[in-house]
Amino acid sequence: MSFRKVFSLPTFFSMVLFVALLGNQFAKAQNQDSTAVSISAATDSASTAAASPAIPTLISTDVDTTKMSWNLGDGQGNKVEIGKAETDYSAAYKSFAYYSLLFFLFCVFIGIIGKALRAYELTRAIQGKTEGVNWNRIQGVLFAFALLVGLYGAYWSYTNQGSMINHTSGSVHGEKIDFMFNVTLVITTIVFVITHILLFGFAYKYVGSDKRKAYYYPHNNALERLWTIVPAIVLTVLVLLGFFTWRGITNISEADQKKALNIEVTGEQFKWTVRYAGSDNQVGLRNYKLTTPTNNLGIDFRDQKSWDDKIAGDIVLPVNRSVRFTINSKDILHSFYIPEFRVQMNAVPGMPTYFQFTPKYTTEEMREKTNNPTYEYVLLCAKICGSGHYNMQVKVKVVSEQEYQEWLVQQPLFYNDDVKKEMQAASQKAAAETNKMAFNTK
Ligand SMILES: [Cu+2]
Repeated sequence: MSFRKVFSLPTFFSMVLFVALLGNQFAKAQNQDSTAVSISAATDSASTAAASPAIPTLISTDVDTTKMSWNLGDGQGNKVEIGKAETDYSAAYKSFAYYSLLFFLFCVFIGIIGKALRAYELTRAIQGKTEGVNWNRIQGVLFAFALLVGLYGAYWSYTNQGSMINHTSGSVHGEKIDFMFNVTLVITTIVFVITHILLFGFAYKYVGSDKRKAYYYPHNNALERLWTIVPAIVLTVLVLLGFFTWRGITNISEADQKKALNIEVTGEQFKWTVRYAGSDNQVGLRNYKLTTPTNNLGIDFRDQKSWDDKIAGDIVLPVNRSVRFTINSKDILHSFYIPEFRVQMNAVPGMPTYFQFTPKYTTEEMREKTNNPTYEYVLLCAKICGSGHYNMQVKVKVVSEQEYQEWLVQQPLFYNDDVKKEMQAASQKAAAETNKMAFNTK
């Protein structure tokens, strides 16, 4: 068999992919900071590329908002500057150039080996020796090697990164979600190991040989039944488990909805505004047409339910009490995401969505559980909604009922003096206009 056949395009690309992945893992391992693993999904290359001292960790709520990309002027009529981010991307560019060069070198290396082998085969042919390199054998060994490396890689990622998925859930329903994930993970891991041993093991053992002939085995009904029915049953179990878990979390009776503490959050580029319902536990009506600089949620203050609504910088929740979030968006899709509560729900403009859950551990208890004295729950946005997306963070504090009540009393009302003045001015203007009309019609 010639070199060209062995180094066909698919083989070549799979090897390139393998090396690229290996390089990537290596780079990640080098950049990994064991102290910043609270949110595993967020530790991507961005954190290492843009690691400036001003942003301590990705989940920090102390991000300096003056460094946000939207700088809306100084309020004195000066020019509005857009997109003035101060992030330094040079590290990212360098790393990209480095890996591009590495990839190029690898291609050259493969090319040189190929040419050398071709020269070897041609020399043997000139010498009259018909037996060249046994490529089948080499391919078989490569398959066995790929199996061992692949299984070790899976083992490595489970043991090294597995702890990232193992965080204690901070909510009651979170435990059901974790159970579902664990069941799925165990089943898929077993299937993954068995199928890969069979796949690569067979390719190694029954590698092409002149000494034996392949056994002709076109069909077997029992086998067909087995590999149709078993996966069907397993998948049905997984799907139903997911369906009932999700239903149990989201299908809440009206009585339970009424019992819950009502909080409204509104996403916009790039912040969350939190509104507590106040003593009546009902947030007042809203209408986007009423939006003004003093009333940026467009709250309809003619609705008296809104008079006790409170603005909150952080979200503070009483432990072991059901809370119901009404989730809105003012502009585009955002996503209400508190990973440690296993809560995620899209924020859709024009269509409120809901998520009701019960926090199980206070922030203090979580600090003890995670052995991290600075631990915080954080509300994030899980939709890449624009340049300031990363900054859509609100600290969530879970405290005792008493601490919650004490905190709530101190929060300011939406229905403040500025709003009252604005409403008064509007009603005076309206009254003047009706007077004018009445006068004109006389
Ligand atoms: Cu967002």
